[in-house]
Amino acid sequence: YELRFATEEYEGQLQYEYAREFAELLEEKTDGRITTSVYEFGGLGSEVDQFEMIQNGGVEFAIVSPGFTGTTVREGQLFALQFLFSDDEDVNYQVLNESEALNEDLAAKYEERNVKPLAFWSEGGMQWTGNRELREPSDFEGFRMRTQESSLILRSYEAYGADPTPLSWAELYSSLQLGNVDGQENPIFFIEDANFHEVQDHMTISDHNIYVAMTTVNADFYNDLPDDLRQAVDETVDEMRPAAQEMQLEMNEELLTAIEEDDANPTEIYTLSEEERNAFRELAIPMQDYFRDDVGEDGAAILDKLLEEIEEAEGN
Ligand code: 6CS
Repeated sequence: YELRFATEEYEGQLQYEYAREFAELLEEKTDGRITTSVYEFGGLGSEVDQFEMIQNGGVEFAIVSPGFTGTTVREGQLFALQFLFSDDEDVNYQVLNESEALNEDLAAKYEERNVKPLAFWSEGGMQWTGNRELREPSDFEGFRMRTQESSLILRSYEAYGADPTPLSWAELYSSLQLGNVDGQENPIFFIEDANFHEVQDHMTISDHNIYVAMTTVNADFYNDLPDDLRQAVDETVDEMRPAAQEMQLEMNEELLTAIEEDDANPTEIYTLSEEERNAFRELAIPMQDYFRDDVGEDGAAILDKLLEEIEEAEGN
């Protein structure tokens, strides 16, 4: 088997490094019966194009950000709900790995589209950058916020008073530089590695969400694999769980320091207080009801189950 693995990031960035390690492990486990070529972002089109490729088998594996699947698998938009997950990284790690709501119920929604999510993992806490300081909801008034392509993400920023625009990240640096958009959200490692801090004066440590990525496989391909090879894929996925978490924590920490120490591109970094975060939380929580109404019964049931699972994990 010679397989293709699409990622939405470049070499050195998390998704690509994850996929590279995944490919090596899988080759080892199958004694070379499976070899996998990993693709950086760009060569295969936009994030939305890549989601189409994994659906129709143009690639066998892909890392997919749910924010780009909102028009196809509407339930996947639940990852756009801010202040949904825990503030405790260990709790989130456990929930993403063990949640039935995600790994069974939401996964089934993707499987209807011939995409099987094998793992949900965090690329880190999401932070805001802007050409002005973002401390309270009123700072978002008229703010042209770049988002991924999901109506719920747009709605969530409209609730803060912002004027959101969906864009591929391929166009993000130049859009920030030209002032076509005022700001964006991403984990710290990505802000640094994509050099967004060069064209943004402010970064707010808001941790208003976590950036969840999905490791996916084309479902037909996966189901047709011989049992021993399917098992090798499953084992590889499981071994990558702690590896991805470790990589994520390390990269986000290291690259925060890199932003702080980049004297050529000074960035004002502000960490929201709990009280300041609560002002955003108050506007974000009603989005859960919007999600329930908009996405429908199955989505509502997935969200409710996930909320219970998070609460239970936090109690442990
Ligand atoms: O902001 C984005 O759209 C990009 N952010 C990350 C962390 N990975 C890929 C994605 O397309």
